[in-house]
Amino acid sequence: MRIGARVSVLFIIGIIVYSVVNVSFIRPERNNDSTLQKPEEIELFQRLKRIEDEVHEIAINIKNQNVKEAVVKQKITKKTEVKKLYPKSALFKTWGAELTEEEQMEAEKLFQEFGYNVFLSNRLPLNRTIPDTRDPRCSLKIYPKDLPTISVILIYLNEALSVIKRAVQSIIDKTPAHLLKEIVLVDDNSSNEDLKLPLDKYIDLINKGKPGLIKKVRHKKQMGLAKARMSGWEAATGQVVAILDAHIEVHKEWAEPLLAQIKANRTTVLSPVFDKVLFDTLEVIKYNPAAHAFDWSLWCMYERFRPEWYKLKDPSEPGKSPSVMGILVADREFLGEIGVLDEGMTIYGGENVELGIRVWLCGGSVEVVPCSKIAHVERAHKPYSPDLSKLMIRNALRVAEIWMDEYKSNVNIAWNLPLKDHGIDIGNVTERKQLREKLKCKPFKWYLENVYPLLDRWDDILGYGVLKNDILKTHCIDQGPVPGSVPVLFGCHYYGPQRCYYKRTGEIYVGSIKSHTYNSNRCLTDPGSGSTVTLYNCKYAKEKGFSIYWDFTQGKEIRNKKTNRCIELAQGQDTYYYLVLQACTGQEWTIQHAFEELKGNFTEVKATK
Ligand SMILES: [Mn+2]
Repeated sequence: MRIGARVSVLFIIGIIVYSVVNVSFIRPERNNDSTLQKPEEIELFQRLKRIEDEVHEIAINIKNQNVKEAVVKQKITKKTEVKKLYPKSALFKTWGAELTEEEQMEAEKLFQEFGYNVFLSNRLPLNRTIPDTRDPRCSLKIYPKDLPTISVILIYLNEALSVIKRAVQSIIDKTPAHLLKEIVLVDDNSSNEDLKLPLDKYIDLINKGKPGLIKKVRHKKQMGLAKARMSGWEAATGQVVAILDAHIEVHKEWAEPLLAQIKANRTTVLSPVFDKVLFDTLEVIKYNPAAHAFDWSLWCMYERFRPEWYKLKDPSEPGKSPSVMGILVADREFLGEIGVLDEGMTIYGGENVELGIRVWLCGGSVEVVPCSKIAHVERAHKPYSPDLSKLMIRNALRVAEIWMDEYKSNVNIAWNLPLKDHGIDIGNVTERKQLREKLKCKPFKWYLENVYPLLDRWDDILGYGVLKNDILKTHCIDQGPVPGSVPVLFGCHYYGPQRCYYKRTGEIYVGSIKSHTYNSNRCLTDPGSGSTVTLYNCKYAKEKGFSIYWDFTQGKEIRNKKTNRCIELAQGQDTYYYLVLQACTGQEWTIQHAFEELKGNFTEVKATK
């Protein structure tokens, strides 16, 4: 403002003076003729020169000022249309449009490291409000006053500090102080520096106000989820333990319904209902209660409750569940009596299924409690290992060996592993088998019949894996283009679409077998005419009376029981081989893995389950 006023005054003066002396002012210089200059002209000239210099200086200042303003202006406009540095990153799909480039870089780096939005977490209040997602009936329930005390155990590996702090804060805020015995933090050897001194300082701060409230246990090397939970249980002193992940926030009144349930029956092992916290926006998404279960590869999944629960018509009531997903709440001593967790389970996967099976078979039960809710951050990627399935297989085989009796081969079938000599070390199982005997646990068959009847028992499977014809061993039967109604011959790759299953009943499933009775497999079918082999939903084909039953023994022909035709290979005019149905010429087939019975060895018939 000041500069602007000064310059306009000087500018006007300058222009007037300039126009008055124009001729004498320019020309002497040009002509370089000093004789033309009178003394008064020289004086005027010098004054003009001073004014001109001042105007020039002010003009430069103004120019700089304009440049500065322009830069600021540009920055502001740039912020609204900032360049997206990570257009493919899951983090920026719906979030972060207003971030500067530097902020994007920081957010993406943290996201890659942790699998959720740490940049945002670091900026949200630790005691942020989350929506009450419970059934309205929950807030009307009245719980007994004298409930058991609870120790909350938080397990983590390289978790973001702000996420752990928020978990701790929510537990302190939302658990009645007289019931909260302690919070045990179990660090499975994180490398993250934040979780060393900075976390300890935070713990000291809280413990100053509430002595002994927070305990920290740190593994000297990474020992896996099961061992971490075990360490937490060992450190806990409350009557009830809640073993949780550290990327959670508990909801209002989360503890009371769990403690009331355990007070009523100390042998129930419980799970709260998780809400999902989106990994990018950290918004809480309501999940409805469901049972926790698994398939035969022991991947966990949600499952419907038993029919009795739906008859109650009250979604606030606890429901029986085959398993837990990983978060569990139990009477501390009861959990000890039944062997806490199998420490022989490494790193990740299956340990929750093992617990579910053991609790049910050894005198307890598992329930999901809808009025207890926990918001749980769904990670975009897990920090444990790039290939979780390798770890899963090992742990699944271990669970099968200890608990599944005559059904243990179902885990081999699910992972397409040989029945014997799969070469995978499952560790020492002697102790756990002794525990099973000591506790006089029920047979696995009881579990299938009474706890999880929706799990298909796969009783009659005699062979599984890829199916090859002897005349072209590089090729396998394949379910063909999705949805797959015409199977084809295709170069063997051994993945799901080429997995076949031969049943004692004569059905041949093509494509990964389904673990649950409510799902249907696809059956090789002879349509009766033409030479094309077809695939039909087995349940539908059975209803319609299609020809889905085949005679087969290992290394022999595959002949339809009804039409008497065989599945064979025939060379087309292009010299390629095709899968056809035709009068049997004695072509021989081999399935990758066969039980003795399928090998024609009837002295060792697969036990009828
Ligand atoms: Mn988790």
